[in-house]
Amino acid sequence: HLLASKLFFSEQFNEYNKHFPTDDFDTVTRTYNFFQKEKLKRGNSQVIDYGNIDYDVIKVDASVPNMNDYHHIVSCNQEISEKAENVLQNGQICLTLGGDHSIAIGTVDAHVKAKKDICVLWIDAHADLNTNKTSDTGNIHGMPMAILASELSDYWPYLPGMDWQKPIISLRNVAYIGLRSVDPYERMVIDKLGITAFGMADVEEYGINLVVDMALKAIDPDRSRSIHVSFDIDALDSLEAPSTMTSVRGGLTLREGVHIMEKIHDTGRLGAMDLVEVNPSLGTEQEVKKTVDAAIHVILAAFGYKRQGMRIKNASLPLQT
Ligand code: HAR
Ligand code: MN
Ligand code: MN
Ligand code: MN
Repeated sequence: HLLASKLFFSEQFNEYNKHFPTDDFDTVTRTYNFFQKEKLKRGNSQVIDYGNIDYDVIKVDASVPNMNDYHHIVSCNQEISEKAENVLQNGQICLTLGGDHSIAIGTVDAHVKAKKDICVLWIDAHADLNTNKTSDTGNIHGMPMAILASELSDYWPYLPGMDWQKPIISLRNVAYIGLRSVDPYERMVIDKLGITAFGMADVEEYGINLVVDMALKAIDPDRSRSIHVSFDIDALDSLEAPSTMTSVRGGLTLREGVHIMEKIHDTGRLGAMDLVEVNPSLGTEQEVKKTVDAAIHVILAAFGYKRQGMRIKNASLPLQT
């Protein structure tokens, strides 16, 4: 069932937080190009690169307190939402490469608009559940889940320029894996609403295989929903993925990350995936390579690449000539 899968690439936010300065991003783009051509093709995936997200910064007078780079993020996400919805409406799997995790505002919005009944697997060291009132940093990458959550809509002020976006998903349909840096108010929300959340202690206690099963059972009990995976590279341990801004030790191994995505692929219901917070401007060249390489392995697993070797359809061993 890989035949119809197509990917959607976006890079964004060069300007506002230097996550992807243009020069450095070339390295990443070239690497991603390599993986799609050499690896995914062998898996019969058809890959379409929809290019970068291009956006004009909206002109609204109002700014919102404690939301850094608000206008950029609002404008970029509106563009992402429209583009990603198109990709999904065409029956393609939408892969979005970031950049800042706030791009998930647009991609989840698009996924709900296109498929309605979706669930979200948020793989991250962080819960990204702050509002502008609870955030210590004002960084919107710590807020996307709270912006998307229907249960938290009363806790936001009016967000100018965001009228296209509604608090669009219930936190009952969201599960976390990899948490190990959760702020007090985020912990409170998780506990009060009973959000399915597997931290690193749970990964140790149950093992990654069971954790994925339990997460999917909670958010997709009938095995019917389109699955959205929002994969923050900082879910992986700092040793596995050093080139990211808020890396936290004690995280997932790359093998655990790959295992999660192999299982998600095997459901046949991956609808959209974000791979975010890869930041080639941080760390040595070797660290950047290591981080990008980790991201590639995670993505390949999501799109059906098998560590035990790819199966060739209807193949027999070529005869001697
Ligand atoms: N919780 C902190 C904040 O709100 C840290 C957010 C971490 N950054 C991310 N998100 N990469 O996953 O600022
Ligand atoms: Mn970020
Ligand atoms: Mn994170
Ligand atoms: Mn995140």
